[in-house]
Amino acid sequence: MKTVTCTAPVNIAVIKYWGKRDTQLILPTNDSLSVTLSQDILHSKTTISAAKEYSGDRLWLNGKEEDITKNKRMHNCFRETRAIRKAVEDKAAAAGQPIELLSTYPVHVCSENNFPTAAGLASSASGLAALVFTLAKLFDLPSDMSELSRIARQGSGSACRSLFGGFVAWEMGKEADGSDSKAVQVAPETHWPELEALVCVVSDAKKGTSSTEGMQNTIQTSPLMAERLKVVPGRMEAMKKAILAKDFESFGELTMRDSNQFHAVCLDTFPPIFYLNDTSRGIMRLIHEYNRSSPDGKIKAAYTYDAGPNAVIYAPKQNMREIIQLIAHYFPGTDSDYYFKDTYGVLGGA
Ligand code: 2P0
Repeated sequence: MKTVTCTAPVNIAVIKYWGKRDTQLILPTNDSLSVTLSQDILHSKTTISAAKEYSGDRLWLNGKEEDITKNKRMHNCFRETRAIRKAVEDKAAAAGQPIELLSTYPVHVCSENNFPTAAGLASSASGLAALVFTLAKLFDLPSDMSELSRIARQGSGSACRSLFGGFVAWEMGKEADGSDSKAVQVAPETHWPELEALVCVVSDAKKGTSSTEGMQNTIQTSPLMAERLKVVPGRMEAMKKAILAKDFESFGELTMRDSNQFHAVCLDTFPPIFYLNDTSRGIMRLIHEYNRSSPDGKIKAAYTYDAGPNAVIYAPKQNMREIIQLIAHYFPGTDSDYYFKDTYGVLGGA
């Protein structure tokens, strides 16, 4: 029997992934780019044990056992990691070296998020990244993160980006088998320490439309989506340049524009998908007012929203105090929590 525990961070996209060209292999219709957050407050923690004596693979999510038999995405991650382990075992056996046949053992997976699951806070990203990273450690797989990102991608698209810290691009790739659809690090977590992220939990309710279902409805029904796919490649290049130059003005404007366009294609989906609520829109207005008040006319903060109403605000460190005060003043609420965080995120454990 062998047991391993690891944690994985959440990532928040500044150029959004929305739409698949292959739903089985989870191949996207555009490149995306995200910032990996610190694990201090938001993370998934996964423990996996493999034992000969277990009767089958089992999963406990946030303390409750889930039916794993129909979870195809998890099976993809098991299958891919076991296949690599099996090749290592076969090689060792051929060389006459002793090795535990872990690839043949059933596994028990226990995973928990320390934040609301499925409320648009990227829980599938950290959850599936933690699963694949923990399996890799359990099976002693070579730790090429881009290689592992191809496996995590088959668990949940956005999970591939959580395998790296800092600023991470998911290259959509061109191949039909997904071999070139992987995550790469644009800049490490140490690159831009002045940039911080504030996560505003507007609602911790489970979202109405899952990303998986919503994005394919968009692909099938939104004429605006074709326009978005023309715009994203230029934005990816501009965003990489902004990050490498630590140019917050460009980073912030691109981030807000991309979030707005993502929610525009959601509205253009038929029937429409609404992820934002009045509080989300109120926070957007507040950030624009705050930016308008800037003495030199420069952007001081940028919002972004995923498949839920919760806001993530990126800003240079020196503005964060003011932003928190403004949000606390205009949006007081007993059920709201405001997380003040940096952007240093890396995998942990094992
Ligand atoms: C993103 N989102 O880039 C975008 C922005 C939501 C809005 O990645 O079907 O949960 O598992 O591949 O990864 C959410 O999509 O979807 C997502 P699947 P996933 O972060």
